[in-house]
Amino acid sequence: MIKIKKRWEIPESEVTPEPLYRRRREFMQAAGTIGGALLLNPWAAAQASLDIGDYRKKAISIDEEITEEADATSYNNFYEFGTGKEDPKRNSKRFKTDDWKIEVSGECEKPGTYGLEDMLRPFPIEERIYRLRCVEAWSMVIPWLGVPLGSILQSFQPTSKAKYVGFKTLHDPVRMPGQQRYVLDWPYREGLTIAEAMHPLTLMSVGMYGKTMPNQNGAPIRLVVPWKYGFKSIKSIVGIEFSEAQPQTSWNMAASGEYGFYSNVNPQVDHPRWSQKRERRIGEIFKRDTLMFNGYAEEVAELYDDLDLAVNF
Ligand SMILES: Nc1nc2c(c(=O)[nH]1)N[C@H]1C(S)=C(S)[C@@H](COP(=O)(O)O)O[C@H]1N2
Ligand SMILES: [Mo]
Repeated sequence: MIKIKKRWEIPESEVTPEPLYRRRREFMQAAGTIGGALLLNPWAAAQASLDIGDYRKKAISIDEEITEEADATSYNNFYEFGTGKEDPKRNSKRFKTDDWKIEVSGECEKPGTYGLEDMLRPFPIEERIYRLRCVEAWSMVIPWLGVPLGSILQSFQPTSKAKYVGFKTLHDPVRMPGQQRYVLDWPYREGLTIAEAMHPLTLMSVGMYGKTMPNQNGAPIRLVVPWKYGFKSIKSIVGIEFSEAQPQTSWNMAASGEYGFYSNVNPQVDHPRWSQKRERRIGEIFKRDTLMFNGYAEEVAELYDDLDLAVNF
C-alpha cells in the first residue's frame, strides 16, 4: 500500500474519515437525532452536526510511504499485554473498552469523570500521517485518526498553575494480564509540559488506517507525540491530570539514567546502551538516519530553545 501525501495537504477524497468507533445508536445520540435518515453514512452525518472548520489545514501529514497496517498492528510495545512484540495483539483480543471513562483532575476549572464520547463529541476527527520512532531504534509511518490534544485540554479550562499534564493508563490486572507481573510500576504513566501538550502536532488518537483503534495499539484512546520517542505516546488512557510540578513517568521511574522526562527523538544523544543515530523503518531492510525531533524540528524545535538537550534528554 503506497499513499503519498504532501506535508500540509490531504486529498479531498480522504478528508472524511471512514465510520469510526461509534455504533448506530451512539451516532444518533451524537447527531441529536432519533430517525433513521442517518444510517447510510452515519459518520458523515455526525460530522455534519460538528464544526469541521479548517480541517484540511490542520491535517498535517508527511510525505512518506505508509507502514503496512498488518505490521503496525502486530509489532507493538504494550507491556500491559506482555513484553514481546507479538504479545499485545494476541493477549488483548478480549480487552473490552465499552463505556470508557477518563478522569480529569488537578489544575483546571472543569475536573470530573468524562465518558469518551462526551469528551470527544465537540471535536472533528482529523487524519494525520506521522512517523513514530521507538526508543529501540525502529520506526513506522501511521495514518492516525484523532483530535489535537490541545483542543481537548482547553475544554477542561486549565488554570495558570497548570505547567504540566500527566496521563495514566488503565490499571486492571484482570483485563490487562501483563500487569500481573511487576515489569513497570503500574499504572503506566506519562507526561508533557503544557506547551508540548498544547502544540498542534500533539494528537489524542482514537483510530488508525481509517478504523477504530485496535486494542494492541491503545484502544480506545491514546496519545501520539510524533517528535518524541514512542514510549511517550501512552495507550489506553483513563487519567489526565494538570499539575504545577513535573509528573512522574513510568520509564523515567524505571531507569532515570536511560529515559528522561523530555525524550525528544535526538540522534545526537545516544541511549546509554545503544546508538540513536539510525533506525529501522518496519518493512524496510536498510537502516536510515534518525532525524532530529523525528523530522519535526521545523515545528517543535523552538519549544526547546532554552534547554540543553544533552542534559534534558
Ligand atoms: N500504556 C502503555 N503505553 C505505551 C506502551 C506501553 O507499554 N504501555 N509502550 C510505548 C512504546 S515503548 C511505544 S514504541 C509505543 C508503541 O505504539 P504502537 O504499538 O502503536 O506502535 O507505545 C507506547 N505506549
Ligand atoms: Mo518504544
